[in-house]
Amino acid sequence: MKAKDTVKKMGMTEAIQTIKSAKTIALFCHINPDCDTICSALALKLSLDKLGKTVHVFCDGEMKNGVDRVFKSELVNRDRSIDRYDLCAAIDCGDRNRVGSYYSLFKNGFTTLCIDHHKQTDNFAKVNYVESFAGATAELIYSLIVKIDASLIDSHIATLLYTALVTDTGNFSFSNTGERTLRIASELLRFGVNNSDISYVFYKEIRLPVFKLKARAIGKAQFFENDKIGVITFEKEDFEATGTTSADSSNIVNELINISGVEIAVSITEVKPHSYKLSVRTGKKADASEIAGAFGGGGHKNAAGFMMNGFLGNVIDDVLKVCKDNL
Ligand SMILES: [Mn+2]
Repeated sequence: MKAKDTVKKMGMTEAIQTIKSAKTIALFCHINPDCDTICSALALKLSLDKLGKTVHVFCDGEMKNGVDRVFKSELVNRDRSIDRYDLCAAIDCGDRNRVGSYYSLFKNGFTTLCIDHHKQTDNFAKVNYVESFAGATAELIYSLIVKIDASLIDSHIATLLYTALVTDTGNFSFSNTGERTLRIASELLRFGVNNSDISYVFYKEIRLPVFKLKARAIGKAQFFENDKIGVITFEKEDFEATGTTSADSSNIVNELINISGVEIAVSITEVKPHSYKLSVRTGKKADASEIAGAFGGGGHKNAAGFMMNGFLGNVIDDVLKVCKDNL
C-alpha cells in the first residue's frame, strides 16, 4: 500500500503549486466532451473563482447526452480576451489531440498542466498530475480542491463532481471504481447531492424515441466468433424512422456487452455519409483501448471509441479483424 500511495501523489504537489501561483487560468475539456471532463473543469473553475482567480473554461465540442442537464452552458467561456493565461490546464485529456482546436491557446500558457486518468497519456504538459487507476478525473479534482481549501466545496460543486464519478464509473459498477472513488462519493453526499436523481437521469431515464431506436438496433444486432463479438449498427434511416439523432445511440452498446458470453461489443453509428463513430465495450478479456488504438482512437480498457470512414460493410469487416485478434 505504501508504494502505491507514493505513486498516487505524483504531480499533485506541483499541480497545487502551479494553480496557487496563477492568477489567470484556462481549463480545457476534451473533444466529444463527457461529464467527467466538463463537470471536473467546472467544479475546479467554481472553486477557484472563490479564490478571486480569473478562470475560463474552453471546450471544443457540443454538450449532449445529459451533460447539459447538470450545468449551465454559459459557464463554458469561449471568449478570447486573454491571449496568454498564467496557467493552462487540460482536464481529462489523454493526449494533446484531445484538446482539439484550442490546443494552440493551451500551449501558449505560461505554464501548462494536465490532470487526467487515462492510460496512454503522453505527458504533453509541463506538469502532469495523472493517475491512470483513478475512476474519474473528478477524483483528482476533488483531491486538489480539498488540499487547496476544503471549504471551497459547496452543493453545486459537489453535484458536478459526483455526476462525473457516477458517469465515468458506470454508476459505480466498472472495475475502475476504487476504494477512493466510493470514499469521495460518500464525502460528496454530505453536501446534499441528490444521488438518486443523478442515477435516474444518466442510467434509467430514456425518451420514447430513443427507446424505439434501441428496439430497432437491438433487433438487427449481429454476433460473430461463437457469439463472443456483438455488433450493433445505427444508420441514417434508423434515426429518421424514430425521430432521433446519432447522439442518441451512445449508450445502447452497453446492452450487448451485458449479454453473457459476449467479450467485445461494438456500436457503429453513421454520423454523416460514409463516416462512422465506433464505440467499443469489452468484458474481462479484451482491451477496448487497444482496439480503438488500432484505428487512431483511445479510451479505457473496458470502453473506448474512434472514427472510421468508408462503406458500412467494410467498416464492419475491418473492425472485426482487430476484435478477433484481441479476443
Ligand atoms: Mn474521464
